[in-house]
Amino acid sequence: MDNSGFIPLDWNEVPLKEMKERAKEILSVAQMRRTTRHFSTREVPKELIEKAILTGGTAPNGAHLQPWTWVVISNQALKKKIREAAEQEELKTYQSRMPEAWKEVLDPLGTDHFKPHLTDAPWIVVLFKQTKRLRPNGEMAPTYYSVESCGIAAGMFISAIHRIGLTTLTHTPSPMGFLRNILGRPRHEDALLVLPVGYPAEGAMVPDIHRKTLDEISVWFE
Ligand code: IYR
Repeated sequence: MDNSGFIPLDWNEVPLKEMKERAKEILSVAQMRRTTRHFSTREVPKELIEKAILTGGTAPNGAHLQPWTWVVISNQALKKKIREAAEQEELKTYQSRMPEAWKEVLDPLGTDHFKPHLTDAPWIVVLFKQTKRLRPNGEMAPTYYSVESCGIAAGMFISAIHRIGLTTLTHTPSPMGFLRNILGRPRHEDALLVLPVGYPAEGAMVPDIHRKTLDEISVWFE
């Protein structure tokens, strides 16, 4: 194999005992993560959002094209515009586009078309997936596995926000075309997730849900 363009892997072995401690610790941190719909308007320093986005940007991704654009909004007028447009679409979705089978699983989670978190949270991060890239020869060409890549990046961003000590909600207004227009993104970028970020409100509530056990979520062949 031609090694030009390669560098040695920077790797520090972790003793097994410490790995076990770290495994427990990361699980207990993750178990504390909950999605609340109640956000405080309290300010959050920009540098925390920057670090979380850079963490998302370390995600493994198709052909290392890093097919994501993170659009970050703190401007109150723009947040209001996004909220109004999202609520308009969501009203139609909840009223007529959503089949009964979908409503029945959302009901216990208390979601509806009302999206106050989009104006309460100090930051909104909108993750766009890039479906095409510009080749050095000036032509447009596809990106690869951009949904998977952005899904992983979003997961890492969400974990970072949680670990930093803030909260975020994965909002999926549908259809999402309005975000491209409002935020002036090109046609080859599709909005994937809207992620308000902030502190939870005083007295924030979450649904009383339970996570599946290891047996329920995994199958092993040893
Ligand atoms: N997109 C809507 C509806 C919604 C759908 C699912 I699946 C959820 O887990 C939560 C909400 C919304 O964002 O409200």
